[in-house]
Amino acid sequence: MIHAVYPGSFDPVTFGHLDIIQRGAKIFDKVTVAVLINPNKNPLFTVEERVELIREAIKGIPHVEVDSFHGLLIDYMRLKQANTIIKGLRAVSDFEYELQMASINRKLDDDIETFFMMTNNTYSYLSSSIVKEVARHHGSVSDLVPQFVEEALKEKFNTKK
Ligand code: COD
Repeated sequence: MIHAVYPGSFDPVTFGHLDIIQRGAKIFDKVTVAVLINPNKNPLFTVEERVELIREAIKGIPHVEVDSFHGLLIDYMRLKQANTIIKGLRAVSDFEYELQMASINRKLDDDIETFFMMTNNTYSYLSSSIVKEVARHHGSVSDLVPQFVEEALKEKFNTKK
């Protein structure tokens, strides 16, 4: 059985992430979307909120679950007995960073493989940061994220005003 983990910050989940999740679910027996708990970052959404938004977004996609983790991804992979890391690639800049990550992860455990998926062209420019930037200035993000994420963004930025 191939159990793949799709790790990320997902602050918040976008259609770019969802496209990778949907395509990954067709390839792997099980996909765990794993939200990193990173005390060094100052995310817009709490880990619980990010997990909840993903849970809503993956409803109806078979054999996909959501979880959170802290520390090294490789330790989490071992804990979950997962053998493949899914990463999405948008541009050359992603490649350089992801090559470094894949190399260190392979060094830490060479039984765990990193599987790269090219972005869907429709979402090649899309990132959580761009979504937050547009939403912060009250632009429409309805083509970029599910409706409930757009509403959660509105709530955040209205209460932060
Ligand atoms: N199209 C395709 N893929 C996309 C798109 C898009 N539009 N948007 C994002 N993605 C991909 C990203 O390339 C990434 O693979 C994934 O989706 C998640 O993206 P983000 O931005 O939510 O998450 P990141 O990049 O901040 O996540 C970084 C990790 C949490 C994966 C990384 O920091 C990590 O593994 N940390 C754990 C500590 C560790 O083990 N480090 C390695 C050893 S030092």
